[in-house]
Amino acid sequence: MGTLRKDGRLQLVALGANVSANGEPLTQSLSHAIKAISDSGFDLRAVSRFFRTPCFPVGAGPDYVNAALVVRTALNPLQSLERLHEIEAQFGRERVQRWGKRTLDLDLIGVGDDVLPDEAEYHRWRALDPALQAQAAPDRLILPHPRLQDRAFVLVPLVDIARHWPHPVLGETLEQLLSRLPQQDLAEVVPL
Ligand code: PH2
Ligand code: MG
Ligand code: MG
Repeated sequence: MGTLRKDGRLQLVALGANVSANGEPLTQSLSHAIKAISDSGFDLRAVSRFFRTPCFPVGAGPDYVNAALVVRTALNPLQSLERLHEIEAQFGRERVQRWGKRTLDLDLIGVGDDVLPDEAEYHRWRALDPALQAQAAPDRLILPHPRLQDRAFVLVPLVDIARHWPHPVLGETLEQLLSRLPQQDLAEVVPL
């Protein structure tokens, strides 16, 4: 995905929403969120198409609109995450129920070849029993996002803009990871 610049690092951000904050269409909310991100210290390098995706887990809520960004910023990953959470709050996100309804969800997915907080902790979350995934949320930033390779709603938008990004632990590009998902998962992610 190109080399890291001295004046900032490339970071991958996933966006999602499945409930309108103020009655406007979800695509419009995401566009506003992208503008807010670019106004708060992130240089937008690439913006994916927007996709309609079925809620995961199935039946837990309305369909999402998902997208992804490549940004360049001098912020470190924790500062980025803090900034993204501030933007979520501005957009009315209430952190009540995990995986419930979301007016705006901004996730930091990867930062260069960083593995945070370390490989052992990454692997612990990566290997988490699927039955526990809905209950157990890490209380600190894990990078790359431990579920990245499992989720078409994250991978499809990212492949739009960063398909050659090499996953620093799994050793495959985003495009290769996407090719391992069931065809059915990919078919459900529909460009808008
Ligand atoms: N985000 C979630 C839970 N479920 N489903 C879809 N389709 N898209 C999401 O972004 C999403 C989800 C929690 O962050
Ligand atoms: Mg999320
Ligand atoms: Mg989130």
